[in-house]
Amino acid sequence: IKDGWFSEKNDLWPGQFFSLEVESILHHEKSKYQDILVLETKNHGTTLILDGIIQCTQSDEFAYQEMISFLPLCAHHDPKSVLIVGGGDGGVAREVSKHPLVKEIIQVEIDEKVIEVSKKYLPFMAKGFSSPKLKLNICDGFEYMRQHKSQFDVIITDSSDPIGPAVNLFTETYFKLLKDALKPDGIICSQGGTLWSQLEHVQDTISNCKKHFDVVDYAINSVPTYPTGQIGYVIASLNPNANLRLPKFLIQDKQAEELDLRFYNSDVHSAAFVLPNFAKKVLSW
Ligand code: AAT
Repeated sequence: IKDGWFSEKNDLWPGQFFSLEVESILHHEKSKYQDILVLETKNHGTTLILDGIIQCTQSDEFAYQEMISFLPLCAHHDPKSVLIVGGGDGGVAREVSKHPLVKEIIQVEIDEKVIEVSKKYLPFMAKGFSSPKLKLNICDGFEYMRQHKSQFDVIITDSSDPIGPAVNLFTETYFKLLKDALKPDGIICSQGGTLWSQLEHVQDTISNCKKHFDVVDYAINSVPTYPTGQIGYVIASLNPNANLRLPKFLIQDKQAEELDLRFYNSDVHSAAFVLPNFAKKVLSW
């Protein structure tokens, strides 16, 4: 933070950075795993920053949390049992618990401090933790995956970027563990970086995923406060005939309103997979 502005400088997006004007520092600590910073910002509300990288701002978090949750949930015919890896702010738990077919949610977050801080400063997200469907575990997602087989219909990896505690969550071994933890016809969805500054990382993640899944796809949407204003999702199915682009569970205007969805609907679902030419190539890796 310099002269009242927080700047998100990182080698993952060299030669550029995004800045937010800061109203006050609400919280700052170093946990066992990472540096945790919570800011009140001038026009993006309360903002959570881990190791110098923006995880969510109050103004646009819904765009990311709804997409990473509803893309895989609605692509599945019956997503009864869902695993969330990461997501310490509670936003994905909040979204997953809205889906009428979901019966049980297990969440595995490595850093209990992120949960504590989110409960205090981001209650609009952390309300996900009070879902009666949720069971929360504090441990490394990678280690958890090793011990759980054929258990989940959908696994959502709401992970930080591939530095610090999340490095393992983009590797080939991780995708193998995901595959083994799914039930037949299971679907995964992982935070998949940005096309504009991390194209190689996106390519690597997709090719790691392709080694273990027959059907792999990539969806994108805009999230203004993420690097380059855009984020993608690696989404894959064990069912060789799956078309992840066509939602099986339809959500149009009325139901979107009932579920308090501000971004996701069935048209947004299919449109998210339409990629510009330079980006389509990442899928042929
Ligand atoms: N909901 C949007 C915010 C995130 S949070 C990512 C979470 O992943 C953090 O709470 C972090 O503690 C957790 N995490 C990191 N590594 C692990 C791990 N190995 N096991 C379990 N949880 C982990 C995502 C922001 C995306 C930012 C894009 N630029």
